[in-house]
Amino acid sequence: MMRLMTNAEISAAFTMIGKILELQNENPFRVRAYERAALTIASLPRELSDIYDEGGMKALRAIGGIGPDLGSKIEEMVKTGELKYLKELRKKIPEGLFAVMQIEGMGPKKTKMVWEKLKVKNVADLEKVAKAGKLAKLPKWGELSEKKVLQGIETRKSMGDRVPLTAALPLAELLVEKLKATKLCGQVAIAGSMRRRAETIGDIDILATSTKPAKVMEAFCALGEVKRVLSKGPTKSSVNLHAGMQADLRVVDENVFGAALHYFTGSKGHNVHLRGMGVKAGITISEYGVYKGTAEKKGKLLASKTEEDVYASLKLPYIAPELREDRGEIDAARAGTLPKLIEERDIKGDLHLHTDFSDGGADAVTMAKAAYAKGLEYIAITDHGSGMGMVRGLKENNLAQYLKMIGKARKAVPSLKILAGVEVDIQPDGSLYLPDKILKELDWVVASVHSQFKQSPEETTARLIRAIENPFVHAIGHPTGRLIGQRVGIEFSVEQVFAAAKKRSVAMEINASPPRLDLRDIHCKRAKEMGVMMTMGSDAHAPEELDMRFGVMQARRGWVEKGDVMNTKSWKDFEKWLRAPSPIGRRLG
Ligand code: DGT
Ligand code: CA
Ligand code: CA
Ligand code: ZN
Repeated sequence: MMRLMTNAEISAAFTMIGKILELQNENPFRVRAYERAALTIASLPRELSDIYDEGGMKALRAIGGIGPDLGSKIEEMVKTGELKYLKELRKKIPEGLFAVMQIEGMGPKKTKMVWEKLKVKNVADLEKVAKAGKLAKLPKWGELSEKKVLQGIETRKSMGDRVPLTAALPLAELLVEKLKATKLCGQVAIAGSMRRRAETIGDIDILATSTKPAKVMEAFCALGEVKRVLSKGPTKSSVNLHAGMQADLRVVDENVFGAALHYFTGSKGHNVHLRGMGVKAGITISEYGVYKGTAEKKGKLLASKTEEDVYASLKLPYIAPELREDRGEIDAARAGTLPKLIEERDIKGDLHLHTDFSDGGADAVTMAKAAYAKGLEYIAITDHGSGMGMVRGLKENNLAQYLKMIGKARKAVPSLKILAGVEVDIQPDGSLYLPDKILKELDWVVASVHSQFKQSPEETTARLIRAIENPFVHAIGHPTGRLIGQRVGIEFSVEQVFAAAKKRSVAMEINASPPRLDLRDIHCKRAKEMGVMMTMGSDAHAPEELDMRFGVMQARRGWVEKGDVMNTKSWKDFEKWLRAPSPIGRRLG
């Protein structure tokens, strides 16, 4: 069958349906079903159209989360290349409202209200009515929410046209797979800021080697993901993708792949610094190779095949792409003090995840089974202990029920060690939502800020330090509270808070949830320099979110090594560490 829709497109269609249903106040479980299916499909190793060709509806239904309803929608898309249901849904909603819904302080309900009451159809409209003071006058709004929305719009603007890495990387990897499948290329690699795993990217850069560059250009521009061809040359093309990003492809000769990959990976700052070093050594570095002499008077070719060769020609060890930001990596390479960066497979436990005891979508047994299937040795179940309008979750009076649920998960998955934990709110004054007598019954306490993001930096610093000084707290969850491109988060003295954490042996979390990535790279680096312990948690609210891939990328950009992250320890060592006496009287129940 001719391929009418790719997995990326089908996944995008389901994401869109989820958003529209959310805007229409539809049943959250239906919304969630579409969101999950979108996630699952985006990471399928095979095209749905192929799966359907071979096994029909039955094969589609065998994919997790695909029931009869979603199955028949996929069937329609692979057979006809469109989905009538989505077309109908789209007609009801102005396109610009999706961006409105993403603004911090707006959610689906509020978006619906401003659309109906103030005729807001896009972010520009929203800004206008907010500046005119019209939001504040809506029922249940007030000036504070209006100010929050205006700040949200500013945050969104500051991101410009940049896209979060977490949204763009799966798509770029799909493009790479498709280019490889043409069999026209020797090597195909992602370059640019995406290869450096920057948290947002301007565009997707792909580098390939081939003896038939013109044919590669043809194939690239004809991909299903391509919406418009911006430029098409013999060795370089730029396209706009349906997903709203730009992608550049360059084809080079196999012999210069290393030099080109190095050049197009950047960063510009890293490359400029290296070229400067080269000049001093009488060497020229370009995308075609490293040469003796100057650009005008090129001498002998020193390196071009691999990136290792490029660095070796400058007497440097290989520098991982995530470090190439000119933040001291070249000096470290010269001194032989480059970090040995953490890897995904180093992570042995997940110390932050939720179940349907609070706001998660799956029960503890399901989450535990999924964590075990992912190869984890241990997890901490950390449902919310939160007063923030959260009815569910851990309260003063339901600890027994919570522990019973965890006990059930332990029985169901005996090979997985399960810590009874909590993610407890840090209240505006730095006290915690749950009393010590509850916290001391738990094995693992993450304390997080979920409210009052706008205190002064002095107040926030004091707030965090007070939480760190609680003797039962093990880690501070998503310490800055930022949401990439949506919320700036809280402001505090990183130096003072990290110093307090170091003193009390409290860990700073690297929250691996895609919208968060918090600590961010530079804060990871500072924490490491200051000798502050770190932990990593997925903050999963569903089994498919038990993933720390993006958290590890962020940590690597922050020079983090295996030993800096506590949950790289095997269960045996982690347990020993948890039981060991410490200034905070850490304990294991
Ligand atoms: P982005 O796309 O804004 O997230 O950032 P990059 O780093 O991917 O930048 P991009 O796409 O403009 O170029 C990819 C790489 O190519 C960049 O990291 C370094 C290299 N490059 C491109 N143009 C220049 C240039 O004018 N000078 C230097 N030194 N390098 C360049
Ligand atoms: Ca780029
Ligand atoms: Ca580019
Ligand atoms: Zn949280």
